[in-house]
Amino acid sequence: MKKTIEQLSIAMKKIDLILHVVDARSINLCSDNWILKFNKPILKICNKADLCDQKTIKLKENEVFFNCKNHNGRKKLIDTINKFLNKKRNLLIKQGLKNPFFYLVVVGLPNVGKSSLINLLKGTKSIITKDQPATTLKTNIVKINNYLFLLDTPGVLFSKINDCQTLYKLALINVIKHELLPLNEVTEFAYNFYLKNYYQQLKKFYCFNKTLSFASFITFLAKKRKYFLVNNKIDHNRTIKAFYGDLINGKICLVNYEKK
Ligand SMILES: Nc1nc2c(ncn2[C@@H]2O[C@H](COP(=O)(O)OP(=O)(O)O)[C@@H](O)[C@H]2O)c(=O)[nH]1
Ligand SMILES: [Mg+2]
Repeated sequence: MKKTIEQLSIAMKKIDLILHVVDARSINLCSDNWILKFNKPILKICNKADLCDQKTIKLKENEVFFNCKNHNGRKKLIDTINKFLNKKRNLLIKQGLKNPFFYLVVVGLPNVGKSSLINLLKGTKSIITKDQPATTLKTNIVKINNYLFLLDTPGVLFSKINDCQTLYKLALINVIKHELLPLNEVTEFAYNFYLKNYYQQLKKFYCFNKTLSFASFITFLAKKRKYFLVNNKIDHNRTIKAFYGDLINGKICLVNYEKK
């Protein structure tokens, strides 16, 4: 954490725009007020929008949905950044600067897609420039085009966890490794969340026709998928893992974990 703060603080002196990557399935839990202290413009990239229930979310002015897996992603992202920087760029040109250019940094929690975004921006033809000595940054700077430069290393932020629900939700979007938590609890939380918010989709995906308790649902799923142990008892662990897999891979439906 200390190292990240040091690195980011050095980098920020040079930065014109922070690309704050968050998981679109839980925008607020992934957001971090800590980066506001740098007093830099922030464009919030609500990534993994392909897994998210977008219609239940009202984005703020500086937030955009994004999907790194989109084939046209690079162009779309550069257009979005341009649009965001346009006002500042025009102002600088008006003030007499011929070719204003901007330094970007990508920050965010683990696994939200920072590296994917950096790779996308870098594309295949980007030029890596050596870092100028004065910045003492342990990272390369990549030229994206004539006026956008990107720090090659993302700033990894840390999640603030105040309660179990936050913990479970962060596990369900893969920010926290599920091995660190009792998967039984995470999946039970998710099951109840879907019962409340995505009941029809849950019922349709697993083909059940009456509301089941979590325990009955796991038994039902084990039988349906024939997850048995040698003694013919149901394989509880395997079933829980399979359900967790369906959840994190967006198999059941598009989801917004901040839906009230
Ligand atoms: N479905 C989906 N998966 C994504 C997207 N962006 C990244 N990923 C996946 O999320 C995982 C973590 O991405 P990565 O870029 O390594 O995240 P980082 O830890 O923030 O650098 C990888 O398996 C990516 O393939 C996206 O827009 N949609
Ligand atoms: Mg990474």
